[in-house]
Amino acid sequence: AAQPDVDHVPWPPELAAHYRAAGYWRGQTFGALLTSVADAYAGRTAVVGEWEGETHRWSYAELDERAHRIAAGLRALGIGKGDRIVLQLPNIPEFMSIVFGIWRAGGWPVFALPAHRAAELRHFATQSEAVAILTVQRHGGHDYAGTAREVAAEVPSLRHVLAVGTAEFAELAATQPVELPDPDPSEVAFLQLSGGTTGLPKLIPRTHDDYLYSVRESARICALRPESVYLAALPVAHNYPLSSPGVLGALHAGATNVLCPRPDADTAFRLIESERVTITGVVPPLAAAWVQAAGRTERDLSSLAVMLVGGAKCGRELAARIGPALGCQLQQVFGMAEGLVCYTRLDDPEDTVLGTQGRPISRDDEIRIVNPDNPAADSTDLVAPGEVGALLTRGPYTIRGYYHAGEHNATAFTSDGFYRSGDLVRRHPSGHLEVVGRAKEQINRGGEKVAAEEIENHLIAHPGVLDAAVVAVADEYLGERTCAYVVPNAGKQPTDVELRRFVRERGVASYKVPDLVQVVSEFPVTGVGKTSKRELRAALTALAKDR
Ligand code: J2J
Repeated sequence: AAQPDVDHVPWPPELAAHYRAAGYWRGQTFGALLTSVADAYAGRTAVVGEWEGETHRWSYAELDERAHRIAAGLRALGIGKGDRIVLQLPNIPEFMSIVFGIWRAGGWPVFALPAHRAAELRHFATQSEAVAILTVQRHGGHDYAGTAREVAAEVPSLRHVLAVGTAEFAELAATQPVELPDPDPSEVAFLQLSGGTTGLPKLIPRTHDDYLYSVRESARICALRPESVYLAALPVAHNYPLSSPGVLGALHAGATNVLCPRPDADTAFRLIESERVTITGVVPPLAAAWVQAAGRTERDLSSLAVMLVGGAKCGRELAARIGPALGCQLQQVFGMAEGLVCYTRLDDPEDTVLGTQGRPISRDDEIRIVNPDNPAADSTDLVAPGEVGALLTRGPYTIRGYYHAGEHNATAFTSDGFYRSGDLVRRHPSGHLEVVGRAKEQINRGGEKVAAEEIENHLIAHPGVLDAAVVAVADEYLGERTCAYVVPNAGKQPTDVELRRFVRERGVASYKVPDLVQVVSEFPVTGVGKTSKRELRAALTALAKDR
């Protein structure tokens, strides 16, 4: 059934009342959280990070002050209540002050990643009707401010391009703090990005109430304390390093956040040693690279107590090597920006930690494992206990609908409000979930999600391409890579180099550019005449075996 086209689909009132009564939703905003943490831990170090070759170290009092000034500066520009701001920042200290500054101004960050390019920014800005893009100038060889200005020229709602490092931003960040009204904690706080399965990624509206609950519980489950030091190794705007337990979990605990500028082992190990990092979170390929590097490093990694691994499946073999190699405890995490996050617990038996992706945060996370062969299976079409099925979930921090996506919501959610995660899982008697596969049109490239249809649409825009189908191909390092099958237009024979360059020049993140291109004369079809991706994947497997 079609759903209303709204900012955020509310939870049913009786459930919302239950979530409040149970103490999950506490009516606190992120701005108020920072105020209370800064009161309790004023002199403790909140953020350590590098910017323009220098290390910066801010106490909680200083972070608090900076966030107040940025909020006032945004207000002075006329940016305030409910305004969307596309935020595209690398892992720099200002990420923290800016996000809290936007929250205090009443605005909603739209969390773009540094890898995104013009096509994606244009979509986020258009979809959210953003008033500003806030980014850096040049960084890592890319002209972020230039791309932002290019996008701003095309999207009518965009009134400002602000870039950290400019005199204009320095002035904004020096504005005299003003008293500002606290936003409604039950309202949307920000828009997160979905990994996506359709043409363009959907925006995920998260409220202060629901997100803070997941952050608070994540901090508890990962045993964060004021003495903890969290290393944000992944791009910090992503839901995982942001909240599982992430920089927000660490902030909630009054702990120190170290923003890692690059995730390579050399950089991370240097910071683990110098900042005495106690906890971090990575994706499986990175865990594998660190495990390897640990064998030959001179760095002292002894402070590291916990390493989370998630975002993509961490196989048992890799899982078993992490603890011994890095001298820490492994914690598996299986989460999604739409909500549900599962962790193995620090006191779980070893077999559970190595062989499952954890159990949900909340006793009110509802899990249904349903018929995997029926994409429309509802929450009553259950598989037998212990069998593999498609994961549906709803709960106190899982969205009920994407931002302004009434039509898509009708299929992405069941009629009784369960989110169709598209993941194939098995539930162990302990309640832990084991992720065994995926039933969605998405490639998980070492934790970076690629929606098949998004890339197919870019490929089809090429004059030499009649049809395109993007599938996953197994990869030793990344777990999966992308393979684009292409049927050429009559008389044309585009090369793989040309097609890859074409996709890149359309302005997409480089992780979405097809790793492999296979030109074929036609696609295998299913019984109903649809392209059979199952057969395309099987053909790739056969190809790999022949080599
Ligand atoms: C297998 N697949 C996994 C895992 C995520 C914490 C951790 C990760 C994310 C994340 C997150 C997986 N094993 N351990 O938001 O808060 C795949 C699933 C899932 C999708 C969600 C967090 N951990 N996945 O990865 O929104 O397919 O969030 O549905 O980017 O990643 O992707 P995303």
